[in-house]
Amino acid sequence: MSDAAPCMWMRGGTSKGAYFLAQDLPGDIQARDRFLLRMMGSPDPRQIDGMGGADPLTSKVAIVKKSGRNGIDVDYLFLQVFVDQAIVTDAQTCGNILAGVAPFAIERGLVAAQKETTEVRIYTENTGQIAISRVHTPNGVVQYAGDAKIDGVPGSASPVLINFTDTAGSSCGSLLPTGNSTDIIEGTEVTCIDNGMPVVIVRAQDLGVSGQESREQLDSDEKLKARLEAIRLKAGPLMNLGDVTYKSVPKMTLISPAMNGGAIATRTFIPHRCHASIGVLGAVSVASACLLPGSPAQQMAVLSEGKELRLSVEHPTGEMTVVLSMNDDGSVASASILRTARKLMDGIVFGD
Ligand code: NQM
Repeated sequence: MSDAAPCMWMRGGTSKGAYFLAQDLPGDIQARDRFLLRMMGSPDPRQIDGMGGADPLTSKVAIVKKSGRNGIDVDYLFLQVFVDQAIVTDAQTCGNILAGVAPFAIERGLVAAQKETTEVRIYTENTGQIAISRVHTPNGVVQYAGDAKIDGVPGSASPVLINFTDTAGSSCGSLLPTGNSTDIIEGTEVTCIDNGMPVVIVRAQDLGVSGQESREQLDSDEKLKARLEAIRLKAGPLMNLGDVTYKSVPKMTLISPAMNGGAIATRTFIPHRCHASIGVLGAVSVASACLLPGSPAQQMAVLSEGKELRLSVEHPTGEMTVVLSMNDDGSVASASILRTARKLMDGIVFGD
């Protein structure tokens, strides 16, 4: 089947995309990517001839299958479909789209729902990480309605609790792929970190902005974007990511002091448009950087103490709280995050 496929459209966290069973897409990667580009309407800044929402955050795909791995329920492959270029990449994962994976797996019968809450163990094929996702399933049915709220999504929905372990070095091989907590790239002090998502962290003020601007203001600042891209292209190889010209990683996060009682304020480029909020694993990486002695993030972060740290990462539409459990040596043992998800459409999507 290469021109039509069964598909569920879901909001996962603050993103939205297509969820497929692996068996419903072409096995050949080129044929699969052709189908996904046509389905989304890429390349086209408006994605007018497809399902994509003209935004990287709504041009995303999850491919899910029953796992053959010990202790794992399902395998999840994330694909980013570029909006205005004919690129489909598996170079990153996505913690927001991950929020829809457990509900989707239960809906499709890959995992049997329990009476009240169902725990789904998910292997992320992009990075080799394991996530444990808990969803409400009263009477064995996925519940989408509820009273959990996340910033960046109106209203409320049923909570999806996600816990990550072993996120350090997910794509770059180590938490600090350059070996340093601070580097100078293009004359600017940065932290290159990967605790689930490769991110380059830069002080907003070092690039001539406050870090409190709106997404629209930053997206229209071509000078800022050119400086960020110059840093990113140099950081890619240093982070073991190779040439990142056509990759969606590393992300670029501008930091500034928190304004609303949080730990730190952020504006994140993913990597060429400013995120409306912040990615889940992107936030885990930023929160982890706040603990690196002497790093730009640590110098401005407001931190609590203890073996479980709650870091509120401020972003353009509110905040995301990351809960970090710490090892005795001060390293991060696991990260937890609250998301919500909603089933939007279940049917057949066309890709030709
Ligand atoms: O960092 C956008 C999103 C993401 C990624 C991006 C994400 C994560 O918000 O885990 O969720 O950084 O491209 O969907």
